[in-house]
Amino acid sequence: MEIQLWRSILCPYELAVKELEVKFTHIIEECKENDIYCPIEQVEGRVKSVSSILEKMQRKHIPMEKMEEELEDIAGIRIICQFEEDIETVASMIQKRSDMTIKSEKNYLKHIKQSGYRSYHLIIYYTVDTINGPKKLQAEIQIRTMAMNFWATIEHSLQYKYKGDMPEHVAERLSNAADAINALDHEMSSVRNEIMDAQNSSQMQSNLVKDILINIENLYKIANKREIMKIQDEFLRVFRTKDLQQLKRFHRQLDIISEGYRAQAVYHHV
Ligand code: 0O2
Repeated sequence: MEIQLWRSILCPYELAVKELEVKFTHIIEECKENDIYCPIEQVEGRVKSVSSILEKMQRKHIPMEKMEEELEDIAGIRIICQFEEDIETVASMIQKRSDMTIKSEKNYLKHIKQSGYRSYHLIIYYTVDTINGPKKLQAEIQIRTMAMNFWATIEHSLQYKYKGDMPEHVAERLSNAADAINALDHEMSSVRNEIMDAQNSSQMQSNLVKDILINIENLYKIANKREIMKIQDEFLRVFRTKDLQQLKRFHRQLDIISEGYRAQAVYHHV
């Protein structure tokens, strides 16, 4: 195949990778905007190099005319998560999307590879619009934790160095490192619950404060000013304690006071 032909074949894959990177990165931005925990930490993408395509086709005896059909990872996206639990969340996000369809999955978390490799792979169908019209192509999405990614990157370099003939002592060290990475992921998962708790509490505090301030502002229009000053001082005192339970109690009491004023207003009106 001529070099120019390679370029035109790979061009839609370049577009797919760019679009997918934007879409997954936007999820991170959307989560930040909405103050919620994001299961995606980082997104990377690449189009397989021509030499890597040729090597894989030779290894798998794939004829040229079957390249796009049988090489499922010409376009590749890697989604890095902080915690192992996030992988499933990301996979179900992908499943629900209307702009990509899942063709198949490989779960190397449940079925760890001989090498020690752990990751979750999805092959998707994705359509890009080119100057020749829409083109439906395949892309591989690898979802893994930061720790899994660290291991896979090192192992991949060593595979390249030893060209499939890795000395036993190196393979054994990598296998030990894979066990350590597995243990690290589990250890970090136990911290995850604490992080989620902290994030929920901070979200709850922010919502309570917002609510309280709206209430105080509304009361300011109808209640005695001196009473409002007292309520405001009490709010600042409770807020400074950093005690969520006290803030909740104050919020409830303020609700009752506001209700009373509303009832009073209706009573006077009648
Ligand atoms: P690249 O672009 O260099 O990453 P295979 O027959 O195993 O080569 P297959 O059948 O297409 O590949 O699917 P599989 O097993 O899901 O592997 C696809 C990709 O997963 C590989 O791409 C690697 O990126 C990654 N992978 C799979 N197994 C291992 C492993 O043991 N170690 C590491 N580091 N990565 C792995 P390629 O083809 O290697 O290309």
